[in-house]
Amino acid sequence: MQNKFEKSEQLFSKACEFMPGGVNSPVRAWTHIGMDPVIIDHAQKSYIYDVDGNKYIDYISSYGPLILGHAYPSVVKAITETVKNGTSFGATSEKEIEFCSTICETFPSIDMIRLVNSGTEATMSALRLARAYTERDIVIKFEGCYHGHADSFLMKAGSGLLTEEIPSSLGVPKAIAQNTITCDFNNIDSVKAVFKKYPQSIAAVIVEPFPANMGLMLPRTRFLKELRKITREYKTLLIFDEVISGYRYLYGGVQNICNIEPDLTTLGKIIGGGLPIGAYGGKKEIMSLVAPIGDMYQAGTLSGNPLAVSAGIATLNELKNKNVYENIEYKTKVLTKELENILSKKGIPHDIHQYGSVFSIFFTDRLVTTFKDVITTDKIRYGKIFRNLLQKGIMLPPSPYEVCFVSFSHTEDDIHKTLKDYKSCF
Ligand code: KE4
Repeated sequence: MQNKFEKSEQLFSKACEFMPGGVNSPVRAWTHIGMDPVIIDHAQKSYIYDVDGNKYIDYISSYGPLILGHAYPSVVKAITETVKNGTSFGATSEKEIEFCSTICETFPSIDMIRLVNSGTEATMSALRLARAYTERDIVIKFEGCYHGHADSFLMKAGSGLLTEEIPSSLGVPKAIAQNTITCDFNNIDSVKAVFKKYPQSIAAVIVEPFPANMGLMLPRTRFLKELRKITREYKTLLIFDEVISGYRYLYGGVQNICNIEPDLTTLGKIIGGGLPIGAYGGKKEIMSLVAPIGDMYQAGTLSGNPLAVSAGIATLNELKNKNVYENIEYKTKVLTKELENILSKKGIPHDIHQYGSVFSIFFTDRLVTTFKDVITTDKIRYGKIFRNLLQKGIMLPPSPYEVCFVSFSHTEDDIHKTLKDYKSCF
């Protein structure tokens, strides 16, 4: 029986009266997916339910924070108990100290950390700090990587800009834009050429070490090590944007996998357990520039608020003490291996990227190793499969440039249902 979307249609039309595009973040508008978005009523475990009572196995996972699943009991308990004792103090709480100490213990590259309220705040602040520390202005980013919506990052970015086909945002002053230079991910020569041209002017190179905003893109061997080498050579700070990858693949970050120490790390999503959070951190020598001990100013009314911190502590405790990573990687490997067989048997050209609990399916007849490969993939086919699977109760991300996440709450039955529905969605 076809899912009905009447109530969603009514509510979405009302939403469009009061919110640009009816959403509070562009990618949720399902612009190029061939249908209007459903309106969500609630979510539990691996399931999300719309206002028409349709149930979906959820692979969006709020774009990354919900590694344990929706409304995970220990996270709900932590939030429920904390809220009774106040939501924000405008002063440091013991929980913040415990939380920041836990994160510093996880990352050898982080001596000190500052909590903020979003990944955007984290990357924006990390860049300001890099500019303060190096007294330089230029930042290098990579085409297809997304670091939030701060002015300096809105050139050739991934995620929603790619989905909405906005190469660079309106409203960014030329004076800002000219200090951002975009290179090709996995192409160290494109980086070397910029350093050759501006040897003394580059404050930072910011990179998602495992990009997940142009679909999942894995670095060629040595690319990240070459980045570390050239930034050291030119005394430029290397910023690893681990807002998605922080605690995603292991109890740590990609830096722990590749054994590379960036100068600054940004975090978000998982560390907030589904509540608003971000963080940036690094060695004391750099972090000592951050006000009030230094003159690089950054502040935030709700930074480190007890609710987000308690949800983060509960999440990290589960990740540290359970076999979460083994569990979610196993389920993801079973799913993607069988999807590979289904697509091959159907003769549908594709390239599947998977690492840990994250995967992307690119519809293309070439191997996807660069951003240019990503933008040639078949978006029409992606939209068709999205709509057909939605009818069957499977919710993929509403863009081929967002990645799919498998959570600790996804069951083997969820995986089997997904495969059964995938087989019949062409
Ligand atoms: P937020 O400001 O959205 O909390 O984080 C910005 C950010 C920074 N760095 C990376 C690597 C990110 O992926 C993000 C945000 N991710 C997107 C989805 N890929 C957020 C989803 C949205 O914009 O609605």
